[in-house]
Amino acid sequence: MTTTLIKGGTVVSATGRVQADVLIEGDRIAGLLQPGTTSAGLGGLEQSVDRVIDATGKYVIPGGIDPHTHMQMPFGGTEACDTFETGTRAAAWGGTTTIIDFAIQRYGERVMDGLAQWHEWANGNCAIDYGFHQIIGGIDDDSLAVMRRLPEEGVTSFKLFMAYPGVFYSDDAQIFKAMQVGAETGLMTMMHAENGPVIDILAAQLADAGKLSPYYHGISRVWQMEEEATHRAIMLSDVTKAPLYIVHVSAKQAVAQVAAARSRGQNVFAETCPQYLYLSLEENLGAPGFEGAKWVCSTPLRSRAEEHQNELWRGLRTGELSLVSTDHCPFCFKGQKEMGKDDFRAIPNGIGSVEHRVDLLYQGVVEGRITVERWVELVSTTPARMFGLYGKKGVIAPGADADIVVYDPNGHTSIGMGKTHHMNMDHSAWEGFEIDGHVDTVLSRGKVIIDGNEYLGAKGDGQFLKRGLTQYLT
Ligand code: DUC
Ligand code: ZN
Ligand code: ZN
Repeated sequence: MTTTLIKGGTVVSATGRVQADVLIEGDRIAGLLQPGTTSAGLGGLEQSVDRVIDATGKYVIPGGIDPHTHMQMPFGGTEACDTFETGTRAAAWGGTTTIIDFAIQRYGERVMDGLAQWHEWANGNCAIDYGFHQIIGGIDDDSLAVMRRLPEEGVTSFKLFMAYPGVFYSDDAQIFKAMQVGAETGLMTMMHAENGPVIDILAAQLADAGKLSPYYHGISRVWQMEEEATHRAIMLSDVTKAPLYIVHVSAKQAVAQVAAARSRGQNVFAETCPQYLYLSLEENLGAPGFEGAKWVCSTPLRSRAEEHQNELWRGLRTGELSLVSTDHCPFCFKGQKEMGKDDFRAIPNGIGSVEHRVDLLYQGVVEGRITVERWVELVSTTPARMFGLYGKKGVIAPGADADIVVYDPNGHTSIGMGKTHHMNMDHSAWEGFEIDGHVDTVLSRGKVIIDGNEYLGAKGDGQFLKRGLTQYLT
């Protein structure tokens, strides 16, 4: 069994920070030791371990957990351009050691066939551990019955869409029935909360008026339709008593809806994503020519973004928002985003960020918006608790998987022009971002997979994680 000692670092958890050395035996954490006891006090332990990692002056944090990714997802007439292999490797470079991806059942297909397909794509290809949520695109008696079996499969959450009529859309009656299953089983209902039927009319009217550039993607997806759908989902969850998790919140008005539900005591949770914390409709979607296509995603980047961003950061600090995922759904510019050159409605929706989430959130610490403990909570500990992985993941404690990141707060990461990232994309939505901080070393179940500028992992290292129910329910 390989033993590793991470010495001299500051171990950060959601509840505090402590100077401690971390001893790893095989794929698990064996213990946290007082600094210095290792070489002298424990009979020369430092000499007897197989590997010593010097973390002096650095943070030692549990590996990032990104609970919202779409590797190789068929969508928008094409498919997301990161495979499970390329996308999980890029995640590792950025300090993420677990992803939860979305298996898909489309209308007319069987739920378990969708899940089997995603297993086939992921199995043997991932660099890091992974789990699945299940998208239910066709709620009927059959899928409702099968959903009750998802916990046996280690899939404890399903996602519904109030957007995309004719693709993934569920109407209120279908949502209500699915939520009743959620309430009965404890499965988390995840919701894309935008009023798709109304947005599609607005988009068609803009297109008819010749407003066809990427900018109008953002104009068509008005914040009112995010607020309205968020409120409707919350009311449906109140009646059914289903736990509810709103994905990719971008509008401050939706944050307010979530906050109000939480203050009433409802089991309502929400995530936001880095793009909504940093990017804007005017500057990004409105970039010259067709450039704005790089930032077409849904929910969209918002106008007067600073007002929304301040509320999102406030929500992250206060707990109104529970965590930050990426909604990693990458499409190349050439050949994919270009499909919508003449009509924004044909631009595949999605941004790639799986490599940058931990770094981008760390900027919130640098800017004084969140504490270093809250950073760890938002990128690792809460995702683990929210989606039934805590104890094994999301914490540095004896018995937990040794998924660990050594993060240098004095390091620097440039997301420069050109290919300075590892995602399988021909551009980056984050080009030009300069990050204070750097992912130095990443361990996945005790194996060093990132060592400075070297990737030491391998395709197939990652294992499927059977998840338990969310830990946020009483
Ligand atoms: N919603 C998602 O959650 N992911 C990709 C596209 C979308 O609209
Ligand atoms: Zn969505
Ligand atoms: Zn998504």
